[in-house]
Formats: sequence, C-alpha cells, structure tokens
Amino acid sequence: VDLDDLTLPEPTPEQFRRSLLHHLQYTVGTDPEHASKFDWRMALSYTIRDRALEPWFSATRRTWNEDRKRVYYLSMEFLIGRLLEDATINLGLRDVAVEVFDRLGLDFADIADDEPDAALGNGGLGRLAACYLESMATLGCPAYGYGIRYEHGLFKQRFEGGRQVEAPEDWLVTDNPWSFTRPESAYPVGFRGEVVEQDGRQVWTPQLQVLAEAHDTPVVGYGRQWANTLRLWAAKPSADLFDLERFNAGDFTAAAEPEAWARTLSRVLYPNDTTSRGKELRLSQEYFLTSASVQDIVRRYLETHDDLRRLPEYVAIQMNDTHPAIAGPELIRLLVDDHGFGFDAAVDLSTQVLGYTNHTLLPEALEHWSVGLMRKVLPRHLQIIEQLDRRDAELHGPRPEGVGLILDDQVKMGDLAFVTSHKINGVSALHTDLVRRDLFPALDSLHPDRIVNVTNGVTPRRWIALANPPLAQLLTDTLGSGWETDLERLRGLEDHVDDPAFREAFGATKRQAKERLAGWLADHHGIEVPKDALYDVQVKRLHEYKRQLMNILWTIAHWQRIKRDPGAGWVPRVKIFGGKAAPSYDMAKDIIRLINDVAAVVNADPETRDLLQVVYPANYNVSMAEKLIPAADLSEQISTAGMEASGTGNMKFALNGALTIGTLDGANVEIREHVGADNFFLFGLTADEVTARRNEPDHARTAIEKSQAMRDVLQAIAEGTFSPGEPNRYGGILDMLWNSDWFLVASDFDSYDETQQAVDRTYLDHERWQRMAILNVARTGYFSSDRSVREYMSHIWNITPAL
Ligand code: 26Y
Repeated sequence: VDLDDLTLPEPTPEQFRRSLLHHLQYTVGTDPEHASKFDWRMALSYTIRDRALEPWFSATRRTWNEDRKRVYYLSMEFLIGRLLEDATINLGLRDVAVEVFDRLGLDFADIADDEPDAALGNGGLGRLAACYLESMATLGCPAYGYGIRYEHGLFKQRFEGGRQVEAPEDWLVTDNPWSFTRPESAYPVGFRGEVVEQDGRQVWTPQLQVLAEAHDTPVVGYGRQWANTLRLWAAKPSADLFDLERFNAGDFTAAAEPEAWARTLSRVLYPNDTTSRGKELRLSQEYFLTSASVQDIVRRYLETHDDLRRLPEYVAIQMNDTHPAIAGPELIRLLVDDHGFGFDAAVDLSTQVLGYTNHTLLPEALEHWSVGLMRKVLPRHLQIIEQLDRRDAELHGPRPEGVGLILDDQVKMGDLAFVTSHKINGVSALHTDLVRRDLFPALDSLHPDRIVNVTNGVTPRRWIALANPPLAQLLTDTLGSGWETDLERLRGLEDHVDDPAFREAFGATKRQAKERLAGWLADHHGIEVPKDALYDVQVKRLHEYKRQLMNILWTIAHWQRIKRDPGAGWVPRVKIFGGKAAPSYDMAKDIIRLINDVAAVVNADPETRDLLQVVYPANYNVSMAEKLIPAADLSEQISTAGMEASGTGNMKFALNGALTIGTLDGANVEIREHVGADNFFLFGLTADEVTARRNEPDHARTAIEKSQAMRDVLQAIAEGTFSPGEPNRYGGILDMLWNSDWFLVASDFDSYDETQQAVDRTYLDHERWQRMAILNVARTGYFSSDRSVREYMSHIWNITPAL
C-alpha cells in the first residue's frame, strides 16, 4: 500500500469544513441541526486527530528506519489537561478552525471548553511530565511516555460550607477521541507467589496475573513535524483469573473477586502527593506500570536487534521520581531470569539505561516499602534488591550506619533508584545541591558525577500560545514568529520596554486576560470581581510548606488595616486561591476552610468590598490554570525555603507577565537571577536560616510576640470573627502556629508583610510595574521545557533529536 496516497494535505477552510461535517455525520452520527456541543467537539476532535496521524506515523517510521535511540519516560502521573486546543495549535490549525466555526455560527473556544481535563496526576510532577512530552515531540526526540490509564483521575473538589468535599472524577465516562486501544499490545504482569531454585536459577511463579493493555495517545509537537506516543496501561483480568468453577457453583461474587482486584490496579489515581501510604495497592500499581513498560521496551528492542548488551545505545529510561523505581530490579530480573545474563552484567546494563529524577526532599514523600510487603507482593524483586545491597557493600567496603538499600526493614526506593541509575537529577539548582548534601551524601561521594541538575521548564505552547492568545499575538507582532520554539527570543522585548506604545499594548493584554477571567468567574462560579484591581494569585496543591496559611493570614492583616484607615489610598486587590488538599490531610483541609470563611466575611464587608476580595474557585485544574495565570499581576511563591524542589507555576506566571513575591526556594532562585533582583519581590529566611531557626526553642511564640500584625490576626481568628458562634473552629491551626510552626509562618510573617506593602507601593507607580512585568517576560525564556529537555538529551539520555 502506498501510504503517501492517504496523506492529508494542509486543509483550506473549505476542506476543513468538509472534514468536520463528514465526521459529524459518519463518526458522531448526527447532523448540524441536531448536534449538541458534545457532538461538535467530537467531530472537531476527530477532524484534528486525522491531521495528527501523519506526523505520528512518519515519526514512528523514521525512528524505526533510522534505528534511533528512544527515550522512555516512566511516570505514575501525566497531568495533561485538555488535548483538543493544544493539538489544534501544534498542528497549525487554530486559525482555520476558528474561521470555520465562525462561519457555522459557533464559537471554537466554547466547543474546546467542553472537553474534560485528563487529570491523571496530582500536581507539579505530573504536569512536568506533560510539558516534557510536548517538548520532546516538538524537538523531534523519539520518545514514549508510559503511564497508567486511570479510570478515575484526580478527584473533583467542591466546597460545602467552605469545606472541601471530594467526588470521583470520570473523564473516561464519555468517549475519549484521542486514545487508540491496542489489544495486540498486552503484557502479563505477575504478583505474589513463590520463587524456587531450579538448576541454580531462580524461578518465580506468580500467584496472580493481570494483563496490561496499551492505550495510545499521539502527542503532536509544535509545527507538525513530529509526534510521539503516550502509552497508558489499563489493567485487565487475564482469562485464568475468572473462577468458572465457583461461578458455576453459584458463588458469583466470589468468582468475580480476582477479576475485580485486577481492574483495581488502574481504577484510581492516588490523590496523595506527599505521604507514601504503605499500601499494597500503591506498590502493585507501581509495579504494574513498570513491568508492562519494561516488557514493552525490551520487546520493541528485540524486534530489530538481537544483542541485549547494546541496549544502552538504543534505550534511555527515565524514572519520574521513585514511583517506577522497581524498573531497576525488573530489568535485571528479565535479563537474568529470561535472557541468561549474569547478575553483574545485568546490573551494569540496567544502570546505563536508567535515569532517576528526584522531585522532593520531604521525608514523608520519600518512598519506602517494608521488606515484608515486598516479599509478599514481589518476592523475586526483593531477592534482587538484597543481592544489589550485598553487592554494593562488597564493592565499596564497610559502610557507615544508615547506608544501604534496606534500613529498619524498609526498602528505601530513593537509594534503590540511585544505585540502578547512571544519572540522578534534581529539578532546580538549589534542590540539586540539597539532594547532594542532605539526601544522598554517602552515595554522592561514592559516585561524584552521578548527581546533576536539570532545572524544570514549562511548554510555551500551552502556557503562552494556548492560555494567553493576546500576549502571544503581541509577541509575534513584536518579535516575529519563532519565539514559540526559541523562547530566548523573548529577550528582544527588552528593546521595547521604553516604548510607550508597546507598554500600552502589553498592558492591554493583561487587561483582556483579567476581563476574560472576571467573566468566567461570574459565569461559572457566580463570583463578581473588579476588573481593574491587582490580581494576586496562589494556585497549587494545598500543603503546609507552600504556606497558603501565611497568605490568608496576611489577607486578614490587610483587611484589618484597610478598616482602620479606609481612605488611605489602598490598591484594590483580588486575592485568588486555587488548589486541592489530599483527602486525608486534615491541616490542609482546615486551611481551605479558613480561606473560604475569611472570603465570606471579607467579601461581605461594605467598608472594604471595593478594595479587597478573596476568591477561591473550587476544583483547580490545568484548564483553570490556563485562565488564572494570564490574568495574574502577582504570583505567590512563598514556600518555606528549602522545601519546594522547583515549582513550575512560578515559571508560568513570570512568562505571562506576573511579578513574583517569593522566597529563595526552588526555581525562584533562578527566576530571580534571570529577571534581576529589582524585578522580583524577595522576602523571608533562606534555606540555611530555616534550618537554624527550627533549632531555636519557642521560635514561633517569639516571632508572634514580636509582630503586632500577626497578633491582631490570630486574635481575630480566636474570637471567631471568621467562624461566628464557633470561635474554636481554628483551634488546631492556632495551636500549631503558637507552639510548633514547622513551616515558619510566624518567622517569615513580618518580612512577607513588608514585602506585600512594597508590592502595593510599586503597583501605584504604573509605569514602573509595567516595566518590571515586561522584563519578567523578556528574561524568562530560559524556563522553556525545550531547554530542559535538551539538557536531558545531552547530559542524561545521550540522544540526538531527529529534527
Ligand atoms: C509517594 C507518593 C504518594 C507521591 C506522589 C506524588 C509523592 C510525591 C508526589 C508528587 C510530587 C510532586 O509533585 N513534586 C513536585 O514536582 C515538581 C516538578 O519537579 C516540582 O516543581 C515541585 O516543586 C515538587 O513539589
């Protein structure tokens, strides 16, 4: 078959319209008169998808023909959001699509807004994986993302009486036009059972087996030259799991039990982005992803090669944190048990193939599994881990206390990932230093060139072109096209910073974004906000270290001050919060409730209404971020120094012309270096000062006693100002603030307060603010995920792009 025959030409509006109407009739089964928004979205998705197939096929064929090295990005999370508009932009079809819908009397944006988010992730780590997939496709880096096709992504959040209530998310309930099922690519994944020695070899006979079935989504790069695959595994019962005998005996429920267990593996995303819950299911999910992916990788390699010793020339596997860290033992197991390798050779080979990215230093997020659980679920892998541990001890001589893969009967997954990887990377300069110094000091001195830094980045296609079309247009008008794939070109804006016409145009893009946001808040959340206020935004997962609490406490202080002197020339502010708390994280949920309670009181206060509004739209997700970020004037990046590995929202805000108020934490440090200290609102203790302060007894009480503002705030909360009739509602928060305050809210409060006041003063000087905002855009091109991915390609994956 001559496949070129089937290639679709670049469509004229007329051809696009015909495709759309064709799909509406023949794929969706309706006609324009009766089509719902859903029907139109489906027809449009298939029309766009058709155009994605050409680059997808040609990239796959080229990689195959040229026998190229491939990257495999293993991640338990891919927080992709919507795909339709992203694919439309990357295929260069947005203008044509908008025009065709216009002519049909429909609104493209409205149709695109109908798509549910693919929320297969919790937060930063999952969104980073999505940005990297998009950049790899744009750069022509042959790559596969491997993940789990969760039936239920991250829970939906709503508020009842200000409290978070979770409901299951069901993105797959309606058709997913982007996914292709590949029933022919299914792998058995075994669990439990026994290992016996036969003829000097270990033979593992699993007790349970499930099938991993592949579902592929094309990931189209910008400029439609390349597309990669996101392969998500769905768990299916393998035929022998169904107990026909029991079923025939009438015990229908029991007969279905093993089948139900199998499906559980891809049922739901763990909504916990901090603590590793010692749950058999979580470990099984991790192994399910990893085993299916590693089998698929080896199978693909062997289709065109016969010598597994050359695997590192063709395969790079990146582990997104330790969640897939069983990849080392799994690859070693396949090489030793199935392909006759000796242990040392297998370890050597695996290490050359694997890389590990660390995303957190929080002790509660460092995964470890008890030896008992490992023995039960993955007995063969435990043997391999023990053997690795013995081998390491032999290779490197006597070890200090605490060094080794197993400590206190727990397998430490970070250490395991380290010893099975040739490169370990942190996600910002500061974080990487701390990974070296605090997390892996012993392993770092044994392997001094293994730990490297790759500062995170975000894709400008989604976070500028898609999220902020007016700004994108201004960039193109000012710099020409090309900034989308060469973000350092934003530097060119520096030449225009003194041009009043440019500043006016830049200001107009921000105003438009605020108007869009205000309209959306009114329509979708029934919230009215002034359009000409300073928009101050903190959106991210709820966590104590991110200090949403400090932000809301300051909001109270600000409100109190306005009330004391309403005529003092205040800058009107809209304080915007967004984010979800893990369902079991009580303190985070209390903070959510406090924010909502404060919003209720403050927003209803006639004295301050025009000067201060607090809004917290429920269910923050990727598509909400696309609306909020472009409208922000001020980006809150206020974590306790040393605790936020990088942050990536900070980059999105700066690229959209928001100024940052932030601590010297994560990538804030580098953002500040890039934009210049004058264009960044810095406050707070440094990471080293944080460590020192924590050792001072009573640091919290001391700090509160020194701060009049903070005492007034805490008193108002204690009096029930925000919880009328229930003054003790926030007793837990108050007690924590006075007596422990691990995250140093009290210690940093006054510094934050002063800096917030500097923000107001600066905002009053409109021209100065405008300049600062423009310079933020001009100088943050470095934070494109294209730059990050290039660094991975050259420093870790040793791969050259095909484009
Ligand atoms: C162990 C398990 C429950 C677990 C699940 C998810 C542990 C951690 C996570 C997620 C971590 C995460 O999202 N980390 C974030 O990664 C971003 C991308 O590198 C960073 O920008 C951000 O600072 C970091 O918190």
